[in-house]
Amino acid sequence: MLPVKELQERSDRHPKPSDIKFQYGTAGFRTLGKTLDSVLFRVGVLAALRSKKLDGKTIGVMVTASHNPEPDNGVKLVDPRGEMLESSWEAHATALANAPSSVAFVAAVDELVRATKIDLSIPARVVYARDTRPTGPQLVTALKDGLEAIKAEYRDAGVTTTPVLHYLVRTINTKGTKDSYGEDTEEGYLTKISDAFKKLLAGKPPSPPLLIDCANGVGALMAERFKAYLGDIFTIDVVNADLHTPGVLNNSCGADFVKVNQKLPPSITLQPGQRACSLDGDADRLMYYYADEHGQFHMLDGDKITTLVASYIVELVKASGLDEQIKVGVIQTAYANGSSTKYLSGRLPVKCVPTGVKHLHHAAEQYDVGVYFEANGHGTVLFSPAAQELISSHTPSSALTNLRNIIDVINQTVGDALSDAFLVEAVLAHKSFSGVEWDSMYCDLPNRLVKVVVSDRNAFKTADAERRLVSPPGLQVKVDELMRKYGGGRSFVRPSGTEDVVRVYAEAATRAEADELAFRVAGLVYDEAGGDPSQRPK
Ligand code: G16
Repeated sequence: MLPVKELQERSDRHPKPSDIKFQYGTAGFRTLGKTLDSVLFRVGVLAALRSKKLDGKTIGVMVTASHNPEPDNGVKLVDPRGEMLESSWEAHATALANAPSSVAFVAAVDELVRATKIDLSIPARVVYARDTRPTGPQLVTALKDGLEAIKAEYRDAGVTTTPVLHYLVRTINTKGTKDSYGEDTEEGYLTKISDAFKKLLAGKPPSPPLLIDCANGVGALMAERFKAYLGDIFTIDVVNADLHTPGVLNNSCGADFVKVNQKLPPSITLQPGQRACSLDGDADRLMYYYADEHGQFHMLDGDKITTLVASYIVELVKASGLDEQIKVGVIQTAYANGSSTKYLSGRLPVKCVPTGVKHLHHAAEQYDVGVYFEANGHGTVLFSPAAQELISSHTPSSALTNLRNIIDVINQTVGDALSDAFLVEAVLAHKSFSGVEWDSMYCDLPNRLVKVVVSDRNAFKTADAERRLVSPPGLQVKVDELMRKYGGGRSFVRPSGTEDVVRVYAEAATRAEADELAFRVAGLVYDEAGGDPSQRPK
């Protein structure tokens, strides 16, 4: 039986703001943190129902707004194997979040229980964590109220990164089984990844210290903790690790800043030849870069990471004699640089899917080894159970040992900036590559990303893995006309699922053309949708 009275009374303490329509988007609910109290309460209830539906498996709840500005916050649910919430439940999340009153909320819960045939007698288990945002503690209080209202068992994983929370969900649910993924603690996470990394670096010439820009977010805590586990095998220099000054999170630093502005955070200076990387606010995205011999900045984004990592895994699979049994594939989105797609397509199967790790992750599961990194640096590598079984049972060789350690250094549950950085460093060490050699695998087409503030981003609808607009009607034809004016130019328009904006991407043969195409398409979007005049793209 549903504890109707309890649910209703507690829900009354978390009223839904009448003027906001919440939406479970690219990465859960995400908007101004101070408006999310009711959403967190209801997500607590929803997470418990999801757990009951899945026979009491532990569900994860992460309170974060990742790359967004500090006043934003958000919440996303994590399914039992550490993957994003099954998409059919996103609509349930949106429905519960938008019930106008506590009575309507309880009715919506009742409806969900009936529609999805949930056995309420099954216990519910939830693990949650939050990042360092100032609205986090209060939102976690609302979440706990929801969990208690429906009598769920819960575990507080504290202030930690999104990838650690995903790791915990998977390890809790596989504990003591043949699929065990490691110890279900932060120490277990740190040990598993650092041990594999140290084995991969053993016998290699020492790598230079790696400067890590932590976006003044929770990644700084984890990067600091890794130091003790790495010993003197590898040195990390943590910068932008200010977790106390208001307003500094993701501000002029971090992976999104670097990717969008295509320049160094102003707080960082690189010596010629030095490489470094930036995380985002919850440490699930990674952006690399280096200074060349003239001190010039060069970005090594998610596409470059894909190319480096996929090529190395293909080499190892071949050297292990498993290339007939293990096929490696790559997943990209429309944001992938055209040059990367061209380079990879000549060598491997490449698939394009809509933006959002959830889409890439599911597509990657279709391969024996699926490598996915969004251009923004969010990604990981998945090894199918059959591929892992083959790798662990095949005749040992040095290539195979490397492959096994590569599997352990990777957090297969979700994009993990720190684990990905160790993966990159291991591959660079094995290939004896500097940033220059890595970068020279292919040459990026100049590109530009522009945000357009419009009155209603939901008026923009896309098809063909977001590469074409189907609404507003007629706009795609105008974009096509513009594209034709720039030989080899490509542009697309899509609504963001994490910010209240429409995004425009363009790439072309020259920097000037890419900028011009992006801003002209952004102008079209603005004119079509009637954006905020102060924000008209220039
Ligand atoms: C989230 C998603 C990513 C996505 C990004 C931007 O990242 O997890 O998969 O690429 O948002 O999405 P959109 O363009 O729809 O705003 P994060 O790092 O913010 O969680």
